[in-house]
Amino acid sequence: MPSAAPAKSVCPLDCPDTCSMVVTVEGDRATALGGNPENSYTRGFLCHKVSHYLDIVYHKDRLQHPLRRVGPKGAGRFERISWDAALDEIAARFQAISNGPHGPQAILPYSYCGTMGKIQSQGMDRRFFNRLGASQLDRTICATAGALGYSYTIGHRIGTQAEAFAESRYIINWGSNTAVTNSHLWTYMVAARKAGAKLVTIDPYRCVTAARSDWHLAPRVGTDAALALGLMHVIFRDGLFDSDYLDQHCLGSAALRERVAEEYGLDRISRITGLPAADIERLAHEYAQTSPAAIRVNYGMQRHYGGGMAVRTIACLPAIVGAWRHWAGGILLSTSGLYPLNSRGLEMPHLSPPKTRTINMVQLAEALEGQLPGPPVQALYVYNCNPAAVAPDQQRVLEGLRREDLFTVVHDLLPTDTVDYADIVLPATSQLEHFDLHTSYGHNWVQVNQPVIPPYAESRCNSQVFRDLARRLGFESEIFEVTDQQLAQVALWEGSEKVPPELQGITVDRLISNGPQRLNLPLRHTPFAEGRFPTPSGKCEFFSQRMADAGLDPLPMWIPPAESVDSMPEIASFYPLQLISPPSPHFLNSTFVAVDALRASAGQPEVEIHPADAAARDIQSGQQLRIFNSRGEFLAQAKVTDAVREGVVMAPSIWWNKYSPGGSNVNSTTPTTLSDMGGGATFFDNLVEVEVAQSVATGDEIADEDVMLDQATRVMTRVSRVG
Ligand SMILES: Nc1nc2c(c(=O)[nH]1)N[C@H]1C(S)=C(S)[C@@H](COP(=O)(O)OP(=O)(O)OC[C@H]3O[C@@H](n4cnc5c(=O)[nH]c(N)nc54)[C@H](O)[C@@H]3O)O[C@H]1N2
Ligand SMILES: Nc1nc2c(c(=O)[nH]1)N[C@H]1C(S)=C(S)[C@@H](COP(=O)(O)OP(=O)(O)OC[C@H]3O[C@@H](n4cnc5c(=O)[nH]c(N)nc54)[C@H](O)[C@@H]3O)O[C@H]1N2
Ligand SMILES: [Mo]
Repeated sequence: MPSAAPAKSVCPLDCPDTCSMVVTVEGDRATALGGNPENSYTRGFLCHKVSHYLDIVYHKDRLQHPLRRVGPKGAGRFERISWDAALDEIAARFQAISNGPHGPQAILPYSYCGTMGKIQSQGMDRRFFNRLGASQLDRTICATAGALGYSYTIGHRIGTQAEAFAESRYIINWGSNTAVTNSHLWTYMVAARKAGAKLVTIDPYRCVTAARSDWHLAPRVGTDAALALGLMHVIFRDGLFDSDYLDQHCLGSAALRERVAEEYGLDRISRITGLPAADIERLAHEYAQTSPAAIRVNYGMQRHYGGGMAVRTIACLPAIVGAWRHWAGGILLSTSGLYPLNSRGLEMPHLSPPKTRTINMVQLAEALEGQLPGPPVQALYVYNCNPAAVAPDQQRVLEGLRREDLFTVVHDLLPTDTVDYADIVLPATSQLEHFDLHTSYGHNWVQVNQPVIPPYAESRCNSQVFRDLARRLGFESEIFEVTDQQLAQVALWEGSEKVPPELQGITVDRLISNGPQRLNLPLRHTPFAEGRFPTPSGKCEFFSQRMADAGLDPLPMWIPPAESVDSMPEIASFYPLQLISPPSPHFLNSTFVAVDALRASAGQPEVEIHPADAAARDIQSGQQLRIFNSRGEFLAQAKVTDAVREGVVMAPSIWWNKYSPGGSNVNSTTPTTLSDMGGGATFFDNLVEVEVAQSVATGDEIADEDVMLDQATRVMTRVSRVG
């Protein structure tokens, strides 16, 4: 029996847009899904990927019931078991480990943003692992370097409102493939362009956004801070700064001005970035003289050793030219700082015993190898995440997952690469089957997601599984026997006297009955028009005492990539190409790779290579290539194109290993080196070599290569120990 009106839902995926969705439900089955026109940000349309969300919900391989491993780890062979058997076994293993010599810190939760919903990703799960006394996980794989860098300068993750970009006159996409990774923001940029704005993209690769921009600048990889310092050099030199704004609202102007004048002259910047000095000058002049000017800085450009400092440096630019004075000026990294949720109430960090160790999720390989301080990892509980495909240094991660003495639980909707290594597999609900509360990191709406269909087969949502486990472990019922709606009420401060002004009047009941609601902010929110930055000094901090205290340079600077031709010439003699692996437009990280239609549009794993680099290796488009370094290798089809800079190769990601020729993806080559701040990932500081796969090498060549690889491995091992 068809429902009277389409049911309302929210896209749960890790994307700034957090779209409002409408779902048509017939009987117990969802039959159609689209964007909700009632949300003025979603404006009734969903991206190409999420339009296929029902293909996940009703996927032929959807996990239906709990499973226990019967084959070797990695083989993905399981037998069906009951929920009771699965939960009893997990509880018993956790109990035994907790009572054992290493205690509960030998248990490691491992999750990221398979869903962004507060309840299913940082609610009952956090309470459970805190109460258990498990190791803490530092969730650094995506955003922490830039978030910290941005906060050093601006004070918090707050910036230009997405809607405001429609009125900007000059827009820079800086390491941001906005047209693909943030498609609703992109529509505002397109509107601005129709009204005469100029769109500029700064990206070593001609991504979709760059191809659709008026001007594409392709600097060398990992040189963005240098470029920003070069722009400052010109802006100060040519008197194009806003001296009133600098005097009133900025800290450290004189020191910054002196540094860029002395250390970051145009010749040097041109050498570092590989951009002509005239282009740097022109960009500086246009940016400083066109008002309002807005920068979208995103995450791709942070996946380098100096990623935090790069964002911190770029974030100084709007204050220098006074762009914050205008609604449509400034810079946007994330809007997540706008939401003053009661996360302590939700997650209850006080339940975690003092001095519990924290493991950085980027270093899963090291954690499983037992190389990090503290107890060995004896149990791993994975949810909302697919580390066998997305984590760096994959071959070492997989070696760890194959450990016979490791007890691994994986909770997911589909049989991912990680599921193949589980001892116990648990089937998860989709977004259409559970309740959640959503904020966003691209806009400023709050939404509730109601289940619109019953759980698929025997699947259970994350919060329910943690409740089930808490009961078995005898944890306090007043903490764990709370419903998802009650958790959402806590997050929104309902019933508290401390409801922050932004959230006043926003309750779970109202969100359910009235639909999505904007935070209480002015419609044309212009956060720093009058300064008042949420930094310790209240100013935009070009000079940051907090950075000095953290052992960082307190002024903006350029930090070179950890792995590049210049920073590792020895290694570059074996692996001379810089590999970047940003997400494919057809996938959301590794989500959707199992959807046939989207895999068909993605084609197959590809690697884009510059004609000069291809010619030097006798490579033609369409050939299968082996891309390798001392960490590992993967196969991908060559696409010879000048869309990449010479010296750079680009492999769209993140394929599942099991759908990749050769059985491994790009992360077999990526490093676990941490970024300069925030312990972030450095996926794109990755030197590789490429060759045509399956070429028949002579015995001599093989021997030579062995010697070379052996040397390179030693150099790399040394470097990674030092780092
Ligand atoms: N379709 C789609 N959308 C997504 C995602 C997805 O997987 N698919 N993922 C979501 C997630 S989790 C995230 S974090 C965001 C990421 O959003 P973005 O940051 O926009 O995405 P990326 O494509 O990773 O990186 C953007 C661009 O940075 C470029 N880049 C790499 N190195 C450098 C550099 O050194 N300097 C500069 N200037 N540019 C560089 C890459 O070539 C790439 O085109 O997107 C979200 N949205
Ligand atoms: N080489 C390279 N590697 C990268 C990146 C890159 O650009 N290049 N990008 C990095 C970035 S930005 C990110 S954010 C990470 C993303 O890494 P992940 O957070 O692992 O993201 P996904 O690959 O989308 O995997 C999420 C998994 O969660 C599952 N899931 C969804 N909803 C639920 C639920 O309600 N319950 C449970 N239990 N499971 C659920 C999905 O089915 C999916 O298998 O990858 C990083 N890895
Ligand atoms: Mo991400």
